[in-house]
Amino acid sequence: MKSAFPEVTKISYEGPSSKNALAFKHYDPAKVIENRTMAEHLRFSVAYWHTFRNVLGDPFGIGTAIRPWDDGSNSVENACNRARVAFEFIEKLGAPFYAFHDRDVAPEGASLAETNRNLDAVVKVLKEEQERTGTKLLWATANLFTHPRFLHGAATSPNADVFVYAAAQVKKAIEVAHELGAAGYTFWGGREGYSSLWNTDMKRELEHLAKFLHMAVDYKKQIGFQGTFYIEPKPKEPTKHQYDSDAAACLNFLREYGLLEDFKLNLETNHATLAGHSMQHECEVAAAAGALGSLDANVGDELLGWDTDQFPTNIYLTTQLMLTVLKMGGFTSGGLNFDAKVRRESFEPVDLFYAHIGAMDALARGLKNASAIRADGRLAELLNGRYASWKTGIGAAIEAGKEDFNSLDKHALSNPDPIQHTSGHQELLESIVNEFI
Ligand code: XLS
Ligand code: NI
Ligand code: NI
Repeated sequence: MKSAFPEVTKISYEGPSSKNALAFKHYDPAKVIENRTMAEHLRFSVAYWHTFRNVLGDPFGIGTAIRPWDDGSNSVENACNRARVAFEFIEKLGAPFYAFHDRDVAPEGASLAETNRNLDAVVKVLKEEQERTGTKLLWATANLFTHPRFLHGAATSPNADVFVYAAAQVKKAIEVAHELGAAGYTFWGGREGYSSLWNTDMKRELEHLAKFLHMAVDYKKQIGFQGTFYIEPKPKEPTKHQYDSDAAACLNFLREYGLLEDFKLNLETNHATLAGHSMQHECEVAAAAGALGSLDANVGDELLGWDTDQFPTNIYLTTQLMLTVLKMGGFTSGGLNFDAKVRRESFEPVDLFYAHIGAMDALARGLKNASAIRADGRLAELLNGRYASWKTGIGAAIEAGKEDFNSLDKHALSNPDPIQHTSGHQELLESIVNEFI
């Protein structure tokens, strides 16, 4: 097959002083940090939908992307050809993983049966290419939001037949994930929410969603798929309110319906922004519940209220992310999936490389910074110091469950009233972090 990126050879690590735009300055895959290589820590994944299907249109203008290998048709042949190009890109970039929606990789046919056949034809190519290059599938997912049949939602559609269709589609997508040895499978509730509460029976819809997910878990067990199931929170867009609105809402839903054991969260920076949270907040909420599974590494524009899906280049952000990831002991099945697209103005094929290289370097720097902050120890020492009163005496007794209101009342009355003797030192902590950026 003719090369799609003839001007690009395998991207290699050249170090911080390199001026080569097609080289890594910080991502050194084999470099060991805290007992794992950088490649093992970061587990980068290329998102098929943005990198190979996004034509870079926006509500005001048509697509601008130049993709000479793509004939623009909906044929299976074009889809197979595109898949081969995707693997040329992923291999040259050196990303160990990729991720896709079923409808990114293969076109819809005239019926579900034909659509499934189309998918099978492309999955054959994906499998060959995975074997040829050693690239692995981080996660797969089903697109339950583009086709008009899903306009009222999929698992939460008021129309039972749509629920049925979505179930069949997800069943097939889980089979494909299994076939391709995926490390995970993601559920993003693209239209699982509402535009108006006047026409929505929310309780019923949430119960349907839980039923749907239970059926998915049962099927996963039935076929022996070992990958992790993720829920991806997002508060809005395309709907006004999505049920999986943020990490806390997802955890509450999973707990209420007895699904917490079977799901982790896939958190996305731009979605945290839309929810009015920092990504650090979302990561801490998920990690505290033992449910931080995977990350969609992107960033939004703070001045725009939608999912702009930009590549992450902010070192402060990547340092925060990697601090949480290191604190939880690293990813297991998850990784850093670039759910990000180049800007409409960045329409050349080579921009796809620039974007990924820049983001991989930014996250590699985040990893190095986070590890240095941990080795330095001042941040952890100051944080632990704030909780010193819980380590001994009455604090330790409360944490051990040995006290009640009666014993605490007695303690309070027989001891001097407490005084605040420890400052929060917020500005000091912020300055310490800056020493490493
Ligand atoms: C959309 C979501 C989507 C999921 C996969 O905003 O981020 O791309 O990651 O369905
Ligand atoms: Ni995403
Ligand atoms: Ni998104």
